[in-house]
Amino acid sequence: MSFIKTALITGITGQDGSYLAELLVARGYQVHGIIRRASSFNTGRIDGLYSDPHSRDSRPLVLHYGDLSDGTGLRRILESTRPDEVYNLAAQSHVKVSFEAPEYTADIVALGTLRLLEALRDHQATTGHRVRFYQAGSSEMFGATNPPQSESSLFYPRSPYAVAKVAGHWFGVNYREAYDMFICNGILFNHESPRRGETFVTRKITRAVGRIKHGLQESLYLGNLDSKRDWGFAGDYVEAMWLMLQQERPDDFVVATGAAYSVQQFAEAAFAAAGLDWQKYIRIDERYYRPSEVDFLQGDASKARRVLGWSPKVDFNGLVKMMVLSDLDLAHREATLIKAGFSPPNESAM
Ligand code: NAP
Ligand code: G4F
Repeated sequence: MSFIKTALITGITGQDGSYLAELLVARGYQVHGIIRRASSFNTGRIDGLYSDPHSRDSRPLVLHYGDLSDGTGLRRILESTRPDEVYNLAAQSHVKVSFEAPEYTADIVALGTLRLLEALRDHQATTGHRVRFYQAGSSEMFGATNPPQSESSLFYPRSPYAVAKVAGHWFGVNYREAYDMFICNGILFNHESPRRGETFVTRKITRAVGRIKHGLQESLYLGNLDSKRDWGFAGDYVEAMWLMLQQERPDDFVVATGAAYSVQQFAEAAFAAAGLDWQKYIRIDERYYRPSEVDFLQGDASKARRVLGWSPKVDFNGLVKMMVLSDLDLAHREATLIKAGFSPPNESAM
């Protein structure tokens, strides 16, 4: 099998990494992904793309062990894979956790990006190959800045995670200007899916809806219900990442739907989609409050529409329905296993 291009993805086992890998493989790329060594399997989201390493055919997906804390390993992977495009999606991506592990978060999110850029700078200098680089920036960087937020809005980060993402963003801008590297910063607003990690609020809610509906859970504990987010579908957002790297010139783009809803509105819609009244099940637990909150994110993605021709296909109601249906199905399977005598996995929600 021959491939049209080669891509390297950090964070391939995460929500976005899995959708992006599918998109690139479908477009004829060979995709190399960096995975962390873990004591249990962490490749569940990309199992559909897996092919036997012993097969004689060239494989569309090849995995390499690595970590953003290990610059030497990143260099070796770059040199051996010689990618045309690099997507840096790896991160300790949980905002609340970043208050508990700020140093680790900064090491992976800020310094990890720098390590990868340094490896890429040397690779470009020795091979002459101008590799295209996508940096996964976040609307969290806007933090306390009033909506709607666009590329020209001020960064005012409100968590160690967001501060580290601002550093990653500016490393990208600086390396683009200093070394003529092709680097695009995506500033993506919240994007969700049935593959979303279960400790982010949308998935925590839709998982609970499924489990409550099937009698596996009685209530759901949440923190701040008033914050507003601009929630889109991850499958739409990885297309914007790819589009950024197909342009003639590197640039930075906000990616968002333009519509914002509160956490409470998401919960109302999700419970209603399963025929349940949210007020009967939701309780507040202050442990989920953050030391400093981001109250209102609503993106202005007009530049992405104009330059990339990108627009979201899934709206808020479509997203809620997609996630609820998937988690109703998951809970149904869970309930069936329990009835058959198997014990459910032990989960703790952040
Ligand atoms: P995610 O599901 O949490 O995935 C994070 C990925 O990073 C996982 O593959 C994880 O590996 C990997 N990772 C974590 N620490 C690492 C390390 N030290 N070295 C190498 N890999 C490491 O995140 P996501 O939602 O897909 O988001 C992708 C990127 O976009 C992240 O950088 C995130 O901060 C950013 N972002 C996300 C959103 C959003 O709404 N989803 C919005 C804006 C920006 P394991 O599977 O082994 O844990
Ligand atoms: O779902 P969240 O944890 O997402 P958050 O903090 O907006 O961050 C996500 O989106 C960012 C893009 O803006 C990404 F960069 C980042 O990596 C991540 O993917 O929380 C959303 C809102 C917050 O205001 C939080 O306080 O929900 C509120 N919330 C209320 N109860 C809760 C809970 N959040 C979580 N995780 N768990 C709760 O029980």
